[in-house]
Amino acid sequence: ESGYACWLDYRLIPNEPLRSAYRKRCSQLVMIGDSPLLQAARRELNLALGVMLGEAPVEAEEDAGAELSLPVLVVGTIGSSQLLNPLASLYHFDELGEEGYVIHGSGSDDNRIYLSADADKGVLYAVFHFIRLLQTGASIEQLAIRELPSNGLRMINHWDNMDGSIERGYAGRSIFFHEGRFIEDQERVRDYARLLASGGINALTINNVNVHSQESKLITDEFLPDVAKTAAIFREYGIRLYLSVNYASPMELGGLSTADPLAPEVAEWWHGAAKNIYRYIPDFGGFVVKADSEFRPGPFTYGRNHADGANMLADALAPFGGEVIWRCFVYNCLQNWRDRITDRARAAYDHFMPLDGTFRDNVMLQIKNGPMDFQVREPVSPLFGGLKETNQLLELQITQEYTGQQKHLCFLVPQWKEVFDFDTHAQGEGSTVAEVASGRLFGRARGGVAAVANIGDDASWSGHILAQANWYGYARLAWNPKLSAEQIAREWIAMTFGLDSAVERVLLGMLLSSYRIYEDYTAPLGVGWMVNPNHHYGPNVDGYEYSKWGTYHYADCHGMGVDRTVRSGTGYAGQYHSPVAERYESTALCPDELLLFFQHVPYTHRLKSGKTVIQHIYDTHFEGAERAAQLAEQWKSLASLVDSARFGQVLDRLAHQAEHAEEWRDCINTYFYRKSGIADERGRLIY
Ligand code: BDP
Repeated sequence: ESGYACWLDYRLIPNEPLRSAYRKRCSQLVMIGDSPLLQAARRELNLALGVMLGEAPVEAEEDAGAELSLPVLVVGTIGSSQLLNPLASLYHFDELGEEGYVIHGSGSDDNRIYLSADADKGVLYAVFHFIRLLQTGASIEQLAIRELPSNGLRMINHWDNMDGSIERGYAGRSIFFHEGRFIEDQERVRDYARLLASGGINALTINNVNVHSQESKLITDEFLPDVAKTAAIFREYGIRLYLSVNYASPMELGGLSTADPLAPEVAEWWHGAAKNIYRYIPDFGGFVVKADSEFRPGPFTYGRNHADGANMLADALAPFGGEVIWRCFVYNCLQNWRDRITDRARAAYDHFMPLDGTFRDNVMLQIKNGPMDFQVREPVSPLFGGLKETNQLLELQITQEYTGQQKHLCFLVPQWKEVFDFDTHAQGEGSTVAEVASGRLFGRARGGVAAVANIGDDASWSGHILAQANWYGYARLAWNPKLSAEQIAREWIAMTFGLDSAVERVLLGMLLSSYRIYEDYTAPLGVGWMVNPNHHYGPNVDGYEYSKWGTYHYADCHGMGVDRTVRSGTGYAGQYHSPVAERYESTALCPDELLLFFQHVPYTHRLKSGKTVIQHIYDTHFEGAERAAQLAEQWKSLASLVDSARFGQVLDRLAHQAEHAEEWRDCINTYFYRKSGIADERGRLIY
């Protein structure tokens, strides 16, 4: 009961009538084909049905004749067997692509349930979907499900280092690396691949975007045999492996004197490196690159721009079908806090907008959801909707760097939903980030979403067992951003903890309220950054205020917030399309939750809620801490309904959260009380 099985925690379905209804429809299995992907599908189906229904289905041959009149599950690609012919007239299989699938069955006619697709990978996804139906107690009497992923690329980025540490990891050590080498026993990696595939993840990087010298060598003969072994495991589950590379590899590994993207010897070096990688891994995905960012090398050193850098790598990979994923997290991290002209929020747009349309077709720009860095609340990056002729990937952070480090409960799906649903107005109303990132809005051939992993070798993978919901939720949203946070939470709860209605009610409430609660007791109104420098855990209002990182709140005795307006501030608000730009430009129109991101206002400024800024700070911090304490109480009500190991693990974390939320409350309230000299209207204790 460590939580290791996550949401694939198959258990005997306790509800007898439900179980026998399922068993009736799944007593026989005809599985057509045996490619590695289909073998994975078959293993999973047998395992899941065997455990949940108490007995695995009888595997029948395709031509079993009369026996097939019994209820039977038919699994395979369309065209692989005549048994699947009835589907051909009902669905357009040629529209399903490599990943789409169909689940069909009508209780009446032929007693069959079909899990089918145009390609093997789609069949694997159909199988996981079907298992999910059983785990969530859905009816399988009438099934007519057709699914296609919204995003082509659905990626997870690991920030793992080869010494086994994980940058911003809060759940143990790397599952891939130990002391500079690959971990030999890859059982855990296989389980990981299964979990990812069950949510539809199809791409992965295993090493940190900050590529240090040991990791640079992943693209050399020294480590490619190991990379290839790892890639093979993920391939069985339809997941393509990519690597983060060091932009200066030609110098570091190749002994060249330059990494200038326009130098022919540099291009040649990369071409050779790419060719060699594909000898080991024929379906290698490509490179992820963090360049000219936080001390990483890049084309700026040579007076070149990021299109020069990305395109050179793209040309090296193109002959082999590889891609370059180039990160837009580029800003000056050595700026002068006394100089209010520069604004870190502007940086990505300022660097990349002028390059729109100049990137190769096999380049994707990976853009963090907000312009700063994964704060609990940020506006959406204006590059979404800004860039029109460039492939894009939305980058999210599952690992809770700024959102409680998996010690606090913070279900991030509601935050991500807001990002996906945000209307950029780039092509008028309805130009949502979901439409942009997928590539649909501007007719781009590539697009999707990537997110930083939150797992490690912790017994439960994620440190906080409830943080598994973020991992699961990310995968589900990457597949379909239209799913609601509530639906995702319900699925995850049922799959992880079973179908008890009290567990569902309590956990649903906890998950769905947790993001707001966390926001309430931390930095107010979108201003961000009130954390301890470096490790980013716990309150420190001025921790980054007089630093070089470009992350300020500008609080003084009169007021606070960053003036990012065009009229009197950094001009950042002008990077959006109308009417978004006008909304952020205006103190009156700016949404409360982002007010201090865009505006510098007096503490007595009245929010749309009717409260003054200072009173809002007091109220949200008192209430946030109180509600954090209630989370622990709510969980306690499940003591007899959740196994003791998982119950205890979560309770410890919630108890810590409650205490830590008080520390947050007191630091922030006291700080602003002393700055402003304005007392709490309700006379609560502020030190
Ligand atoms: C920040 C992290 C840092 C990462 C960086 C990045 O603090 O560790 O290297 O983002 O995304 O959030 O490159």
